[in-house]
Amino acid sequence: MAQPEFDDAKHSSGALVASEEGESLTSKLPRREGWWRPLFLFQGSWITPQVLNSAMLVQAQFKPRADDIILATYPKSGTTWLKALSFVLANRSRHTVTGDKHPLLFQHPHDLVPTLEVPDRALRPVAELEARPSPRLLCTHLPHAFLPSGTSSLRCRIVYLCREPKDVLVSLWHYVNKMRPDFFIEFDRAFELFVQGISFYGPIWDHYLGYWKQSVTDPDRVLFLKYHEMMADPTKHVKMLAEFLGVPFTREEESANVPEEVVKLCSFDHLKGLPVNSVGRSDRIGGLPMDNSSYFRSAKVGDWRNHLTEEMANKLDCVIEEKLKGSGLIF
Ligand code: PAP
Repeated sequence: MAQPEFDDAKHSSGALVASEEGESLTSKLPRREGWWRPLFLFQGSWITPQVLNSAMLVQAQFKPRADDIILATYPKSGTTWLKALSFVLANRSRHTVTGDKHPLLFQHPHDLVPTLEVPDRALRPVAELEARPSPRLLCTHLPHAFLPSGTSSLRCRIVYLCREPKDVLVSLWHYVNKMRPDFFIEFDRAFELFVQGISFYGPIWDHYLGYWKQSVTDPDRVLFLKYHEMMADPTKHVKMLAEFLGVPFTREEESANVPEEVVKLCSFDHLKGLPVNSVGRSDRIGGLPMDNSSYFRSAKVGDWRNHLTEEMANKLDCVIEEKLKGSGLIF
């Protein structure tokens, strides 16, 4: 049986055993309830057994390619936006940004860029990733240390998008309460778990630091972006992203305002209003159909002010500041 390892040296002793029965591994791990599914602490990250199982299968079967580009995020940090932008940029020689048949007008951004770890792998087997032509755009919420072996040695490029943690919590809270009609978590309870680092793929600070450290030591390989900075100047960031993806804008494109058109096409208001993103439901993870609109809520920077008391905000800020101290990463 293959025993792929995390490519992070500190985890190399903790080999992941690829197994159809990965979920049984979790019986020996620390477990916490509260969110819509129990979470298990595996090598420093709180994940569901389904994600652990999927990550192991990906470790065992997925073959990274040197020209793969991995879009990585902590959940609710702007994944949908990053997928849309990256897809449009990478494919603009085939699909004119202003074209009325552009795939983004008819497909949900989540369906244009596949996610590495799908909780129900029967839904989309790893073979589907393998069948994709190069260069592949892929996405993941996995912590850096969990990325498939080979992504580091092959120097696959990574775009990491992070978001102000208080806004992430608010977005996550709204989202999980839409997941199942029989589940509801009070905001105070979600806050307490989050502040302790107990949330999907958490602690959030370790998720951020895993990618941040890579971006500091190897900026050519890891582009580290912040949601609020992108919202403040999307055109600048779209140009930066295009450069990093290896498809910089030509002078002619700049003169024709193509970067601005990309921003418009992928803007929250535009995407939210499209029928494909506002009507219907899809099951993207297996056994859990979600409204397509649930990925488009308000997209407000600072929405935490509507949910957290001053005391809560201070408490989370202090924890984040303490955890990120000395790293150079600030919000
Ligand atoms: P995911 O992790 O489930 O894929 P993700 O896309 O990362 O979710 O996060 C959703 C957030 O991004 C939502 O934030 P909110 O709850 O604070 O509103 C969503 O509104 C926001 N979002 C979605 N599309 C865009 C976009 N095109 N531009 C900016 N923000 C967006």
